[in-house]
Amino acid sequence: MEIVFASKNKGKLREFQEKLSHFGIKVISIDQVKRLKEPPETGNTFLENAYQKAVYYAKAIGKPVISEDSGLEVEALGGLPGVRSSRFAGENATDDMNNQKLIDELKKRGLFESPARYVSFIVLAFPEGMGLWSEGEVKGKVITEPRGNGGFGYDPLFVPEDYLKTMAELSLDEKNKISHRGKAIEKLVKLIKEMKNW
Ligand code: ITT
Ligand code: NA
Repeated sequence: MEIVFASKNKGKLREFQEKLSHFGIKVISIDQVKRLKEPPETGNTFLENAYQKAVYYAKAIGKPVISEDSGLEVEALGGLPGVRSSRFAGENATDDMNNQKLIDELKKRGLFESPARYVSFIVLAFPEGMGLWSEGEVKGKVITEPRGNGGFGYDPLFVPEDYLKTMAELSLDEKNKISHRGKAIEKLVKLIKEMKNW
């Protein structure tokens, strides 16, 4: 089975490909199917954003499409950066800029760490209009001294619950076993398998 994944984020694509390979599902990037203008991300929730993106691309290419919206919620920052995770330090911010902004915001408050969680919402949309969705979360804490080169985004600053390593110090496979995205993908696979006529 092949699924089209709509995202500009190479880290996400890699994780979907690794995780879904365990289920015999091949993931192809939307860029390999068609070059399309990205829809603006206007939702107030992760689910809304994932839903809008998946529906837009499924209609545009006439095939089932998966999209994912995810982010980091930091307790000491009242849940920020949340849906703004990819642009915390500004519209075209790099991962390094967002990480620095997170460190600055914590230090400004006299903190070296804070409880936090990653959340992931996935939508699989069919061109005919119906769809499936799933979510996953991983609890942990954010720190102010980055460690590790794996993963992407805030991973060098995120330590999962019951771990000493940061998410960026785990292998791709290890991260996928415990991550918000890995869990959401597992739930989605269950839903796909329950679906008739796939
Ligand atoms: P697409 O919308 O094109 O998929 P994006 O990176 O803009 O790519 P989101 O809007 O869902 O995706 O933003 C997710 C951001 O949340 C991401 O850029 C990271 O900053 C953060 N994030 C999500 N999952 C993460 C993970 O597993 N590790 C580290 N950071 C993560
Ligand atoms: Na985005």
